[in-house]
Amino acid sequence: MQRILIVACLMANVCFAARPVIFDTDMGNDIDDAMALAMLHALSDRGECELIGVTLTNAHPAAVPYVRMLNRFYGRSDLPVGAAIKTLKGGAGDGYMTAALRAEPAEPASPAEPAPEVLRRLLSNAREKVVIVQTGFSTNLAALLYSRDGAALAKEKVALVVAMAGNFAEREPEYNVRIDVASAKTVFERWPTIIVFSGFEIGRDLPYPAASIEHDFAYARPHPVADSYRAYKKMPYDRPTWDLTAVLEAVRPEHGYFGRSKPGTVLVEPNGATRFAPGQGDRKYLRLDPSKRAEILEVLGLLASQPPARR
Ligand SMILES: [Ca+2]
Repeated sequence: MQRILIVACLMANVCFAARPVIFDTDMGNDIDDAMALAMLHALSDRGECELIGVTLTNAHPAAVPYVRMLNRFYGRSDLPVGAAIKTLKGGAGDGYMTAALRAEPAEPASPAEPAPEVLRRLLSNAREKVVIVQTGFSTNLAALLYSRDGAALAKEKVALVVAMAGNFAEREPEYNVRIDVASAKTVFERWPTIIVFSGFEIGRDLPYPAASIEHDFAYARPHPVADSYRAYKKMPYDRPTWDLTAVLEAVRPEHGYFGRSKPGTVLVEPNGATRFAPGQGDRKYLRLDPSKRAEILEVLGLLASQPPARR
């Protein structure tokens, strides 16, 4: 009997240990980053992960205040937020941030640390291996790799990276790669841990229903995520769930929502196209079974619209 109890406790510890997650995002360029961050707060509230920080690759001045505002809405105002280190051409948009900030009380402005420094500190202080969800450009992870002992730190403290990046269905350059090709090449070809890619085709084939924005976020008015969605494009529209799928795979890999390719390498071509070669290597990309679309969309909707537990 005692042995059963001990085994049960050990299993409980294994099952309920909340894996630390860092969200690395180009927040502001597309609406899916805001919804992906909402999901990470919901999954943290559920004890399925612990969001420990947000690092930015969009240098628009509204990006840091906007992320802080969302974190405050979800009851995590103390979460570290790292600012982008460079303004990338075509990658510093403000599709909804300033609009959403108008509806929320202003936060006293305080400067944010550079994102690679925040990344380094969070990894150094982490008690266990961290999952990084990268839903923007590869600028910050490349900067970490280039910094002193950065590669060793990544190898020691990162469990895996789940990146919304690349296109594994067609040879088209995908936005997150195209905007900072050099950094993507560095990270995808040299990063020392597993990288799982949610390619362009995954989110494209899972459009988020506009009806959910109208109905499921009505528990708060104003609601920063729903208001951002409305500000981004003329409603009603169904936006691809690119960054949301990366969060889902990062936190719930064992649920098997997606299939995974065989392992291999990912090469980045000068125009930003990604080329996967099966064989040696620890890169994989997600595959979508069309029969799972309804189930995955329901889960994404439930998590993105979950009311904050701490508010
Ligand atoms: Ca993004």
